Amino acid sequence: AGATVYGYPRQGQNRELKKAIEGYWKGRTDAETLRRTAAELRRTTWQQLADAGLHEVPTGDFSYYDHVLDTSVMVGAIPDRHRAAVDADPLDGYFAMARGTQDVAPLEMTKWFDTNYHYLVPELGPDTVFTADPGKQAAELTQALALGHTPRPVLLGPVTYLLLAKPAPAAAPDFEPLTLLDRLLPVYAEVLADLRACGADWVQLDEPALVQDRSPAELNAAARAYRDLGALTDRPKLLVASYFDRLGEALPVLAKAPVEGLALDFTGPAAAQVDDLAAVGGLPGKRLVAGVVDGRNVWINDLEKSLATLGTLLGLADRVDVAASCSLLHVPLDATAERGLDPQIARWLAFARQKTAEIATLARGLTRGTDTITAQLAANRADLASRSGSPLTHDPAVRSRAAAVTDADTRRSQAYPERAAAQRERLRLPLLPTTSIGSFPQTGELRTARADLRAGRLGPDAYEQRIEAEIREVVAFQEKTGIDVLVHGEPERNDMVQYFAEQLTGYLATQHGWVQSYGTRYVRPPILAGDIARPQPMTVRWTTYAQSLTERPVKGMLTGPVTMLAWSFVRDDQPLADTARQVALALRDEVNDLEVSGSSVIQVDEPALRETLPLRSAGHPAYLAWATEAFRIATGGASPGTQIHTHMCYAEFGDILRAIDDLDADVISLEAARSHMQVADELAGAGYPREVGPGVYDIHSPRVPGTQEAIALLRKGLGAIPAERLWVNPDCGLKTRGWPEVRAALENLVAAAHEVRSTLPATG
Ligand code: THG
Ligand code: ZN
Repeated sequence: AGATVYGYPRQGQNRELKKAIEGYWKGRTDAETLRRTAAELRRTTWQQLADAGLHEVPTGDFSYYDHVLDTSVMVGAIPDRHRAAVDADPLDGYFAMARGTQDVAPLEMTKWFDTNYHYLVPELGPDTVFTADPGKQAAELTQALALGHTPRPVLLGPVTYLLLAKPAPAAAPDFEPLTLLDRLLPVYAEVLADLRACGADWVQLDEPALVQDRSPAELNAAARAYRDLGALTDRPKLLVASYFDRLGEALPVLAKAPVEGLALDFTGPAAAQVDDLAAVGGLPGKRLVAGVVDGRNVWINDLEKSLATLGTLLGLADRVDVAASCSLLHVPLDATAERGLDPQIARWLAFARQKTAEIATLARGLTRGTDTITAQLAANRADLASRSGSPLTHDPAVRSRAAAVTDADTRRSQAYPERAAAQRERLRLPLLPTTSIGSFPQTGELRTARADLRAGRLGPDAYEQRIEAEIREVVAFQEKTGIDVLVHGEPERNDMVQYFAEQLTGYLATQHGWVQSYGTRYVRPPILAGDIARPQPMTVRWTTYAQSLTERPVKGMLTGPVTMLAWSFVRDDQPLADTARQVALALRDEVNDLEVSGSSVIQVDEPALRETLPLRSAGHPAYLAWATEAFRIATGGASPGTQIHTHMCYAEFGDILRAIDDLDADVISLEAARSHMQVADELAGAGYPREVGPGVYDIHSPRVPGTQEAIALLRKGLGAIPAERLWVNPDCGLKTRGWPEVRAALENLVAAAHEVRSTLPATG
């Protein structure tokens, strides 16, 4: 058995790639230096993979920005508006597609399946002409061959490429990119021929879109694609890869296709794919690449369990290789860099480098017998036992509390109409109350102060004074501007997930655990490692300070349980629902402490509620059930007079309207500025009974909306939602914006609310 991976983190040990690319954008680095840095990063990665014992290394998975964008370039799918820039300079044109320029908009960005990686959406129309541009793939293949490796170019497959695309601006909105398949396949044929000519023995074609719900027509397209590509005579051997779930109905299609190999996911729920494979009669005569090491989470593998799976698979294919379930792009580089972790706990973790070693160990055990890996198996057994027997993963107090949650705990003590009356009485807000989403500009000085605190250059007292000064400024500004429900501005928070993770027992933080989010932007997701407890209040200190400065209500600001899970690495030793419930109980205590300290309005943000939807619709009901339950556990203990807000950062929520209603929040704010209050119409159309704040200031743009524009949006909103239930707020938090724009925009927003209010009949 061989050992391989489909892709590796691109950034380098110290995010050298980020620095080189951002340096190039700023004109500090020239193109040649960028190319050299990139080539050196690839060289180091392949060397590491080969040294670890992989027999085949991936090429073409490297990217300056995104591998889906690279695929658009490879097939010549350059939008008309970017053509001139690409012709003038391919590298600058590439970055123009990724980031836009003064004059042209970039490609849209969206999430890569259910990961936290974002890709650039291909824009295709009936007039799209594909042309082969294998240059990048060929160059990386050639580089790896010259270094003495056995490379396997990894390409995004044609079916998934088309399924990920959207209609070009000039195309009809219902145009289906998949109808372009017959035009795209000859271009793939050309690329394959070129890679063979350059020396590729195998080429991998990634088709993760086939693990999603697919229509018979789409499955037919996949069958046709691989029948045609398989029938080519001048081509390398083809390995069709799927990941993120089991293939389901697409498995028989690919098993029958005239390709030489399949790569399948056997981790988590996809472990059942062993049975699926047996049911279709295995892959006689084919190579099976078995993804038995979880490529998107950070836990060490259960080597003995994987060996058992691999043993079964040996009987189902001609040859079995060991791999991670998907590209290692989704995990950090190296767990040994985390010197700050308890060494015992650090042994539970496997990042890309450790996973590579696990894959090599498994391949060795499979080929040469388990007696050649006895030391690794013994260490693995001990580490797994240390994890499952640790007090961190099994806190009896947390567990018994989670087990004792009753239906009553998931409901507010009174129904919405009674709560609304109690809140009106208590808060005495005007019609069309104004508020903001939570954060205010995170200035350079604030980030410096946090860095200075960490480095010990600034004492804790001086840091706290700095934060208090910022809060005073934010509160004074909001009072002067006439905002009705204030926020403290969150100057103390580095990130809406990390800030809470750092304060909860059971959560681990990493120092170097960067994972690419999009382009040159990275996140450092915290790790949900153990049972979650809240040793002390997390936000009360700053919220009460802000409240002490004003008579107006100051909103308490919390991150909801679903988002806490979505933007972290999660436990794989218990259902997500259990982890969510533990986090929810910790937040419930925080809500209670905020109430006790005087908060009358508390916001629990869930920007990740929709993006965490499972890939297959069959999984949606169960997910939405635990997700909404967790939110209701977090907020259900609030007294009727406490107004619970929530916030979501997107306008397309049609498929979770019912779930949004199920949250039973008193007020929800949503992105709407860019979709022209469509949000209000949709919610009203669905009979949403509670209060809504469709954003009237698009914070994703530096543009400041004028008062008249905000008035027009509010009037539109009033067409759908009665004045008693309409709020006035920006789209999202203000942390990425500068103070001058924020000042002007919020002043205009308040002026618009006053103007529209004055035209409304007065009510009680
Ligand atoms: N917080 C967390 N996860 C997230 C988001 C978040 N995941 C989804 C979405 N938001 C991702 N968006 C971004 C936006 C900006 C950056 C990363 C992801 C970013 N990163 C800095 C960089 O790479 O330079 C590093 C930031 C840091 O120093 O921590 O700008 O809001 N948890
Ligand atoms: Zn938002």
